[in-house]
Formats: sequence, structure tokens, C-alpha cells
Amino acid sequence: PVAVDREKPADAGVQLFQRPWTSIAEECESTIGPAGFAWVLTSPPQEHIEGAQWWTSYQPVSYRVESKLGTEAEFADMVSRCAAVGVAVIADAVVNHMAGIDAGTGVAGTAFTHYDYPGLYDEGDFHHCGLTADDDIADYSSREQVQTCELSNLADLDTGSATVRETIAGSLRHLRDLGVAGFRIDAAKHMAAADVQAIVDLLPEDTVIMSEVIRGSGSEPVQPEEYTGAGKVFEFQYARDLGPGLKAGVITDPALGAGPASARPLHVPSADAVVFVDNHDTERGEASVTYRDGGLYLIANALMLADDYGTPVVYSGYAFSDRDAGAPQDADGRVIGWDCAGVTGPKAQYADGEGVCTEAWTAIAGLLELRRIAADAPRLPGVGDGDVDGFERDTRALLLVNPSEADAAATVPVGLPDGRYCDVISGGAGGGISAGACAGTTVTVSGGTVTADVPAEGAIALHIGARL
Ligand code: LAG
Ligand code: CA
Repeated sequence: PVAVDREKPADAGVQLFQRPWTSIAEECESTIGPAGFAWVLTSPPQEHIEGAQWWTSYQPVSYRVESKLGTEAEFADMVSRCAAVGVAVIADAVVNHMAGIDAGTGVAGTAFTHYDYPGLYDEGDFHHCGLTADDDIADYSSREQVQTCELSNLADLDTGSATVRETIAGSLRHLRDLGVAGFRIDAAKHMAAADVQAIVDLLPEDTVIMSEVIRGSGSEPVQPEEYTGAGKVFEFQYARDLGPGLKAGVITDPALGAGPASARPLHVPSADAVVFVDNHDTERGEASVTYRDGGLYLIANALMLADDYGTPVVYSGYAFSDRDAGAPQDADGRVIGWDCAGVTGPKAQYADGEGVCTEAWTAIAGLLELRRIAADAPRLPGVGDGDVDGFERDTRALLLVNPSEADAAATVPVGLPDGRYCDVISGGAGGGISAGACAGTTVTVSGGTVTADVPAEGAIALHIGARL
């Protein structure tokens, strides 16, 4: 077998939604570092409005690193403990806007009104677009409205102003000083690309940037391609192409397509793309496959992680039936957090508020290892047999998925060397080999062909680092 370079993580991250800093620190050490994730994306760390809903995180009140997710000291401790196990921290940066409510006191005690944040911003630092009756964005075909009016009443910062840019950049530099590697730029679409670039130019050169620019219809004026100069962008089209077919039991291009990523319609080039199956917004909205879909969700993650397009981010949140419901919190409004001990895969049922713990799934560690071993080996054209479809990473790895409700045996051509392989979906990293046997399913490759039993709503993943 080929040895996995344990020093080098996979080119992949995990979004730990609404997870307190102390909980992330423990998760880095117990799970995320050992699994081989390169980075973790946190929820916003700055002071925000009070309230039990998760989305209070997206209404900044000051840039103090003091929130329902923890204190600055806890944040710094998380960053250093994650770094110690090879995991970088990417923080969600809410910089397009401040609060959306008339007045209040933030969770760290800062009193504010809609357009006045003591010591930070006052009325003149905000856009007042004057283009709609309530200054809210109404028409996404107007670039000016999208970028200078208010996104659901959230006080829209005048990111064209040099002082506003410097104030924002100062808050981000402070987070870099605390050790973060970079940022998800929240609501980037709602800031001119030149404004985002100007703020990024005020940060250290090696700052990692992932701009959230939701790809709208082709006729929308603001497109993700405008933002690739400042860093990577989240490619929303990837999930849109992947999910629906899976749900219908059909996997089609481009999820399994032949040919280079550049041939994919409506996708930024691979090097510019961060891809995901779902995130905290889409699992409450457009995502067709989420944690509620159990095995299909695992399949979607497998297709993404085994692919050669973009930098994937695995999503890990908590179960909910009310889209506004925050993660369980204590009497002081601090999120309690959870650990993922004992979680090995998707569950059929979750209680509201229960952590999904995607990062702890046996299969995810196996897939991250596959991703490292596949390295730059190109994805070959898709193969299939009956309900089973899949693809090979040229002579290094093979993924077969079965989205149907019945187990299926499949025989497909493969370029992997002959041998007995351990499935890393059921066996995890290294195939869980012990005493010369796989922890999960054993699959034989012989003479350029493989025959495998692929479980219903399940997958088989083989790579040259997990052989008997
Ligand atoms: C984002 N990306 O561009 C975040 O990923 C997304 O989660 C944020 O919306 C949004 N943009 C603003 O940062 C979330 C919730 C909204 C919530 C908003 C502000 O999805 O529901 O709006 O955060 O907290 C809420 C109410 C609105 C109200 C607004 C202002 O739902 O009805 O108008 O607060 O008070
Ligand atoms: Ca704006």
C-alpha cells in the first residue's frame, strides 16, 4: 500500500455552525485534526444582538470578540489548540452590515441604535440608498440596490468609505493577530467587488478569503466571477447540480461528468471555488440534500470529497424543525455546545438541537484520506452499472455510490492495481485494517475490473493506501 502523508491535511474544511469556541477546540483535537481537515469555518465571533435565534450572530453590534459562542480568550485558545493539530481557523466575517433592529444592547454590553454604534460607526457611515420606500433591497436586477440598499433591514455599511474600510479591516487584522488564517466574507454580493478588494488589500497578504456570493440567475448583474480577484468564492451551483439528481436516484453530469471542470457550465474555475453540499442557509432553504436525508447526504459528501473540483467544505450543524431556532443555550444566552463522541455516521432521526457531527463520521475520515491519496490524479469519466454510479481518480482511487433503496452489485472497469482493498466508507481511514483484515467491506480488483456490493443509499470507496 501507499502510505498517507499524515503531515499534510486534505484540501478540505468543515463548517462548524454555532459551535462554541471551547467545543471547537476539543473537536479539533479529538476529531478534526486526526481526520485530516485543513481548516474549520466558525460562526461569526463578534459581539451581536441578544436573542435565542441563531441568526443574532449576523447582526453585529461591535467588533469585540465576545459572543454567545465565547470570549476572546476562548477564541484565542481554540485557534492555538486547532493549530497544534494542523487545523487552521477561518472566521465568518460579517462586514456588509450591522444590526437590523432599532436599538438594543449587545451581548457584551454595548448599547446601540440602528445607525449608531459607539466608538465605531454613526449615521454617516451607512448607506441610505433612497432607492426603495424602506431602503430595503427589492430588485436583484439592480446592482445599486443589491449593494447599497439594506438586506432585510440590516444597517448597510458604506463600504466605499475609507474610514469604514479601515474600521472593518482593523477588526479583521485583530482576528488575524489572534491567529485566524482568514475569513468567509458574509454577504459579499452586497458589497461592490472593489470594496471587498479594498478591504482585503488592508489585510496581511497571506490572508485566506472565501467570499459568499450566492449565484443568482444569469440575468442578475452581480456575479461570483467579479470577486475571484480577492480570493476564492463559494460556488453555489455545485450543490444545485449535485443534489436534485441524487434525490431522484440519477447521477448525471456534472456530478459525474467526463471532462475537465472548465467544461462545467456556471462554475468558477476549480482553483477559485469552495464547494459544499449545504450550509447553514441552504439547509434552511434551497438545499435538496441535507442531514435529514441520511445515506443520501453521505453520498453527496462522498461525491464532493472524492471529486477534483474546488475546495470542499463539509457542513456540520444541528437538527431543527424551526428555521430560526438557535443551538441549545444556557440561562445567560451562551451556546452550550456538544461533542461528537460515539457518532460514526448519519442517523435516521435527530432530536431538535442535536448535533449532526458530520466531521466525526467514519466515512468522512476515509474520504479525506482518499482525497489526499488521489492528490492531483484527474477524475476519469463516470462509470456505472445499474443503480450504481461512480468515478475513478486515475489509478489511485474509486468511488461507487448507490442512491437507490436496494442494495446493488455492480461490476465496472477500473484502473487500480490488482489487489484486495478495504472500503474506507465502512472501514474509515486506512480501511481500519487489523490482523490482516478490513474493518469494513473488502473488495477485490482483478484484471481491470471490480465487482462490489454497494449498500442501498450507500457508497464504496477504495484507494491505493488501504489494501490488504
Ligand atoms: C448571509 N449571507 O449573505 C448569512 O449567511 C445569512 O445567514 C444571514 O441571514 C444574512 N446573510 C445576513 O448576514 C440571517 C438569517 C436572517 C436574519 C439575518 C440577520 O437568515 O433570517 O434576519 O441573519 O440576523 C433576521 C430576520 C429578518 C429581519 C432581520 C433584521 O429573519 O426578518 O429583517 O433579522 O432584524
Ligand atoms: Ca452593502
